[in-house]
Amino acid sequence: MSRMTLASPLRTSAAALAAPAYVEHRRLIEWVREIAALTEPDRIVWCDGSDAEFDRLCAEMVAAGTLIRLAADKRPRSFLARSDPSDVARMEERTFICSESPDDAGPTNHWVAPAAMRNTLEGLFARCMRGRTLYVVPFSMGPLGSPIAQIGVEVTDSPYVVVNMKLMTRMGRAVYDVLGSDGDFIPCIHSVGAPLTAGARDVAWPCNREHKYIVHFPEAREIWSFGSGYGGNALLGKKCLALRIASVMGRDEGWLAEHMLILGATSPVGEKTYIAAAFPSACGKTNLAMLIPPPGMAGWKVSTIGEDIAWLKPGPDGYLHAINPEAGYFGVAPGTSHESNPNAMATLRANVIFTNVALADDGDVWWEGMTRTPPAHLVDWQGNDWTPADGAAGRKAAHPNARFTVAATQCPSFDPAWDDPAGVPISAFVFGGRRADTMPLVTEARSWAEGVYKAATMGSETTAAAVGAVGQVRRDPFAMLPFCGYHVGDYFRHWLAMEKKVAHPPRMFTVNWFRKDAQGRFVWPGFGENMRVLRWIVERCRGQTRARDDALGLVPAYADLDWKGSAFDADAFAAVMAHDPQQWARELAAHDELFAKIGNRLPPELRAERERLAARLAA
Ligand code: TSX
Ligand code: MN
Repeated sequence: MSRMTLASPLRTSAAALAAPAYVEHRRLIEWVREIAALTEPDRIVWCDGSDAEFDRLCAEMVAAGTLIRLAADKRPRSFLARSDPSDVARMEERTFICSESPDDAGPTNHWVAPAAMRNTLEGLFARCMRGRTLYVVPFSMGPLGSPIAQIGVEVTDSPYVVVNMKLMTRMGRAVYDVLGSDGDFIPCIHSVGAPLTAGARDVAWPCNREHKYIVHFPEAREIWSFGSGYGGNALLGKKCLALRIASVMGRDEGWLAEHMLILGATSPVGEKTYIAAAFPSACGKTNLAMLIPPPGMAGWKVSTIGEDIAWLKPGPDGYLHAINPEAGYFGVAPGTSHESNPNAMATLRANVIFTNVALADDGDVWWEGMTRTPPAHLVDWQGNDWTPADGAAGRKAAHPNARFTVAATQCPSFDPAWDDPAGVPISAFVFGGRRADTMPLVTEARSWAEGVYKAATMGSETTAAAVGAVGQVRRDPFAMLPFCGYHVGDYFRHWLAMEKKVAHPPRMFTVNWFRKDAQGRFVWPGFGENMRVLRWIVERCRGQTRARDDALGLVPAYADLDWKGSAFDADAFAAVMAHDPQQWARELAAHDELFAKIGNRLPPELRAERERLAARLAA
């Protein structure tokens, strides 16, 4: 497992090292001992995942100033954390894929040779937990014991990470029953990288402002993270394990780990269809996963399996079966409102950890977009007074990447099959991006390869929340650009090969909720109205509706969509379905640029799809 050992004797006392009797896994105990020898924590706590443990850690963090308890009458059993201003988001430029060969990381990842990186990490982690507690956090990504699930164990010196992992994963003692005495687990080592010298006062959000590393060893299936306590940098089950490491496992074992929501769409006669959908950030994945259909579509219902990650394996029935490896939501708060997502707002009524939102005078939280008018006074995410005048001057009360952490079971649209170890059979893949032009409201791929091409060439416009110039189209293949743990050309090849692994491959669709008119106004109403598009997708999967062959794929006519209760007319529909030759010339050039970057590992099938598309557009 870990190749790092120190010659020095253990500084952490034998009593502090003792594992509870229910931990019978010798290799795990030995690994924790090795990490403790390297990092020299004062104490080791083997987490059992109980509510009592959660409450105790939260109380300790309130006493330490890491958490602020919110008003019991406004947000029962909820807390606010304010991070260090240097530690507010995932750090892609500090994220590394350390495969033996740089070619296996590919052109979209940062690569460092494993031996060199292990050397660097050994220096960083040596004695880095002095004065702190090492928590051992066992977790299952996916239903406990599911054939699609994986076990991880995160050792961390951050109690904030422990309580977030309790909400985000199936965490605690039951994991050891699955693991037994020699089951496989993915070791995840995390430190905030801020040792405490004896007698020194801790800060509310310890982290390392100089050194941050989020490191993956895909061959060893090991994760090391140093210097950050925030989100995907620190909750290692999420992006690191469930996407980067799991994508490699999926490649090797014939399954898929994807940046996708999973929803169930139930028709008025009770037919249920499961859809998995990939969108880059800032496209409203959580909103779609929790969608409430418009009043005109009485009897239609959406239920939520997941809103960020899907693991998909061929099932015995010939369908791809999906699980949500997570058990909670670590969602972006700004923009979430009773208008944009009533189910999310209901989910957040109690038992929530908020990070970097604003604190209101009544002990509740607030963020931009939560209400139309902000409260007259707030304390912003950095602890400073804030008034609407500051907002008018462009100073945000909540950080744009402020988050909520909450258990998925609190969502009113929560699907009971969420915990089914067999997963749910997927009928459709949907791929979407934020595009003011070029991309129509909806298309269906004529073939699996055409769908893979569309997903591989996906792009999305950057928003204020992201880095780079606003409105620029960034290519984000399968919405996996920051999350694929291996060569993106091999990833496309794996996707192409998956078609043959199931008798009933899902149909593939593209959507774009973000078309704008010449005046820069959104044409499509979006949100609940997206159910009209989902209904067409569902009925295509069931052979219940028709489509027309168009240059960009199979498309609906205006009359093929359900417009009950809608004022959206045929002209507006034509506008959101239109494709412009000049825009598509630019789009194809952007695809060529992406493919050039991917180089000779690009599957030839995708070049062939590009030529077919160009020919159809020219015809
Ligand atoms: O989440 C969104 N979805 C998917 C919902 C199921 N958003 C928010 C994106 C930021 C995360 C959307 N924004 C969607 C959408 O479908 N569409 C839009 C664009 C839009 C914004 C506002 C209006 C219409 C479209 N209308 C009014 O404000 C009245
Ligand atoms: Mn995500």
